[in-house]
Order: sequence, then structure tokens, then C-alpha cells
Amino acid sequence: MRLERLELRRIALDLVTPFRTSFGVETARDILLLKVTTDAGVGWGECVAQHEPAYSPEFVDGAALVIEQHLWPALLGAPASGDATLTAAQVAPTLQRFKGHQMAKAALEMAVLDAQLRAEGVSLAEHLGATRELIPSGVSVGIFDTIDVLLEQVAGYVADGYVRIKLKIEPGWDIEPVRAVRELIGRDKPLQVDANTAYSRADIEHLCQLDQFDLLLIEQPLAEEDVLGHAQLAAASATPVCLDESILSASTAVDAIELGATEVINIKPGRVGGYLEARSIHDVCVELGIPVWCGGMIETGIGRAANAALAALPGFTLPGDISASTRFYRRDIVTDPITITDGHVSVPSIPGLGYELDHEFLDSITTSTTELTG
Ligand code: NPQ
Ligand code: MG
Repeated sequence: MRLERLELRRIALDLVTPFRTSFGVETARDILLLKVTTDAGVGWGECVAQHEPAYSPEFVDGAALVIEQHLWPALLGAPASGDATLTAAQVAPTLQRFKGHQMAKAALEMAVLDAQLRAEGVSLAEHLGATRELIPSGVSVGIFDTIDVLLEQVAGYVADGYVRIKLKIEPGWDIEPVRAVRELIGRDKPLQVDANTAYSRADIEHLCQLDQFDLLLIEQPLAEEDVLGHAQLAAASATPVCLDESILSASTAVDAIELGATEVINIKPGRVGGYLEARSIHDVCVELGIPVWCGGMIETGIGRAANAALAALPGFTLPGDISASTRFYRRDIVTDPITITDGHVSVPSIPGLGYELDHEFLDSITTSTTELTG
């Protein structure tokens, strides 16, 4: 494909309810979407960076800037982009000399991949090697002021059919809320927790108290850089340790596994630089016998559809954070938003990433557009 234009579009989308984690509260999203125009048609990508660099060092203004000033020009300058041969697989190698900025790179690769697959008439699920048409759906539940409010929320999600509950935790909001939820949902309902780096090595003994609740895993309790601390926790606790923020590529995944720092991996395409790197992590985890699941970044229907395709690969043996669009948004920007039925999401099968845009709604929530040409 020959790349012709790139549109950077910012949208504002309110959340149905505030989402509080150990790193802050989100009430509305400021999202960067990319629309690439090629000689074979258009494709869209969604950048999962947040407004603030709180989950990771990336943030939405920074992502837009690095795409405009560095990534897009480099892609246009790639030998393959001048003729008919540029493919999505060449995007990551072309951008590799730029350090970091995985979320920005992932969004660009995603747009090129969407254009390529739409032109080929192939679905993302098929392209990645998905083996299932339905995937189990989990939900991520925020932090609240009281345990009563938390229990009310969890009861609602259980009634919605979610097959797995994930509770956000932080110091002061851990053992007692988890105990109360475990009592509410019973011993058999899959339950896990996510601290988003809120603890330190001094808390290892404290975190071992979670062992009594039969959790599927504890996600990223310590700092992104603290691989040794996670290995120490994994050795001390019965609850499997799962890394999220620390895993930035297939090679960091392999290292963390070999160092005993992670027993399960949360794969987020945005965090690792794209869906193709995400598939590589899946493949290496299958080889090493490490279970994986697909995380979520409060995506719109674009990223949510693509995540469902990824999560349909055979190594995704644990339910992911791919919940119904209505968990976060009153109205989505796609015409057929992700829903759950009997606790499961259907994997999109149409060509490309797997959705069609609701252009009228999309235009109504657009806050800015920038057009870059070749
Ligand atoms: C996680 N997500 O697994 C993340 C973190 C997270 C579903 O728990 C706006 C955009 C708010 C992205 C809050 C879930 C967010 C966000 C939390 C990502 O660690
Ligand atoms: Mg997480």
C-alpha cells in the first residue's frame, strides 16, 4: 500500500460512571483516533494513551506530537511506502529506532493494519490466527468510598453476566473489600485484583494476606521497574503474580518469566507497540506455558473489537477485561458496539478490525482534527 494522508482526530467521551484506580479518577476520555488514507482504502487506529501520564509515561498530547513530528514522517520515508508493498508488519521495524512511545506506534500500526485487512477482505481475528468465535468477558471494578457501594456495583456486574470480577486495590483498600466481595460472590466465581503499582517491597507480607481469598492472580502490585520485587512476591505468595505495566515487549515478557517475576501476563496491544507484538507475546507465552489474558484501556468500539479478535487466540486461557461497551460508555462511536450475552463477547468477523463507525456521532464528539499529507 502507498500511504497518502493521516488524520489525527481527538474526541471527548464521557464515562457512564467515574472510574477510580490507585493512580487517579477518570470521568471522561480525551481520545486520539488516527485515520490513514492509502491507495487501497482507509483504516482507523485508536491510541490508548490517557490525558495524563498516570498509567504509563505516555499521554495523548505527547502521542499526537510524536506521531506528527517523528513516526508519520518516518513511515512516509520508509522505502516500501513509495510503492505498493508497505504492509502493517513493516510499521514496527520502521519505527524501531525511536525509543518508547508504544501506544503511539501501536495506533499507527493499527490504522495501517485496518486499511490492509479491509483491502484484503480479511478479519483481524483471521489474520492473527484466532480459534474461537466467543470469548469470556470479565469486568474491572474501580475503588469506591465504602464497601457497601462496592458490593452494590459488583452485584450489578454479576447480574450482567460477567464471568470474572477484577477489583482495583490500593493501600487502605485491599484485604477488607476483597473479603467482602469474595463473601458476596461465593468461592467459585473467578476473582482477581489489580494494584496498578501502588505497593512497595515492604508490603509483600501484607499482600500475602490476599492468599486466603483464592484469587486468580494479583496484577502489577509494585512499580513498573521492580522486576526483582515481583519475583520476591511471587516466591512468597500463593496468589499468582501477573504483570501489566512492566511488560513493554515480547523480550521484557520473556525476561520477567525467566526471572520468576510473573506467572501470568496481561497483554495490552497499546502498551507493547501493537497487535502484532501482542501476538508475539502470546506465542512465546504459549511456548513457555504461561497463561495470558487481554487487558483493557477503556477503548471505544475500535479498540474493543480488535481486542476481542486478539483474545480469541488459543493461549488466552483466562477471561480478559473486554467488557460490554456500556460498562464505560452510554453511546459508542461504532454502529455495532461490543455486548455480552451469557457472559461472552462475540469475536468480530468482518474485514478489518471488525466494526463500522457511526460517523454522525463521531463527528458530534470530535474536538479537533489535524490532517498530515505525504
Ligand atoms: C489496567 N484498565 O488494567 C487498566 C488501567 C486503566 C480496565 O482496569 C482511562 C483510560 C482510564 C485507560 C483507567 C482496566 C483508565 C485506563 C485504568 C486504564 O491496569
Ligand atoms: Mg492493570
